[in-house]
Amino acid sequence: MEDTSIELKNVMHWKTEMVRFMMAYKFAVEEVSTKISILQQEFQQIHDYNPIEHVKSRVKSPESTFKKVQKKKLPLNLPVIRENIRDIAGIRINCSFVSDIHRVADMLTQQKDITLIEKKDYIQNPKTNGYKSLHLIVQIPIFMSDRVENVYAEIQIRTIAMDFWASLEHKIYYKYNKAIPKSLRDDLRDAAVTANELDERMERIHKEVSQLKEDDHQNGNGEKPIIFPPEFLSMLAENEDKS
Ligand code: 0O2
Repeated sequence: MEDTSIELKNVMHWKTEMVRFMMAYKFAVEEVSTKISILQQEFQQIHDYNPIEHVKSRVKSPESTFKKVQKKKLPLNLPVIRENIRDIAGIRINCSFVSDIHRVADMLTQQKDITLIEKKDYIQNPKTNGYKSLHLIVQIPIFMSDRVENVYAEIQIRTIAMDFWASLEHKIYYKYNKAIPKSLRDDLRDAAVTANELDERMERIHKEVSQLKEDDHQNGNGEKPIIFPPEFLSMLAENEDKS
């Protein structure tokens, strides 16, 4: 008779390994998302402009991970997958303007616990289909109960226009099962040019508005300071005394 207890033990062991494997990516996404949320809140409250518009994150599904393992002809082995599939934890940041993209990337990669492993700049060097985005592969330490795991994560940073284009292109790519008709490919490339023109135009307007604000500030015509009524100030002082 087969020893089912050994088999069950193996299954349980494998299950625990899988849960640990996936959990690390969930924590990595949460950690990077918290860092981005701190930057967003700081910008919102201290500065009068926030370069981060939206943030999306996901842990790659086991199905997509498996497809990538097959595409890369890797063996089905967790340490190999951990080392070679570096976008299981994925965070996408949408910025308002192209000039914000590298600024946000620097703010993240200069943080002590983030190690930049690889940078792919598809903004400087767009793909032939028109795809633009800045990709960072980073490693982030995750502190578990019994060990520290350095987990890879992919951070994609792009403008709203770049994201609009990429999302549509991604959908079409999958809908046509990877063989997009030439006319559609040409249309998409044109749309990428239009998205790029919009980005450049928005950036120019943004710079002009910033310059106007700066000039106003220099000429003393900036935003008027808020004058609090004396009753309000004494109420604040009273509350401070009590605490
Ligand atoms: P998904 O479903 O978005 O996760 P890699 O395969 O990641 O080891 P690769 O392909 O050289 O190596 O990495 P790259 O160029 O950094 O691209 C990784 C991700 O960028 C892709 O992940 C897409 O999300 C996005 N991307 C890259 N090129 C394109 C493109 O031409 N169009 C669009 N829409 N997105 C792109 P996945 O796993 O392919 O897909």
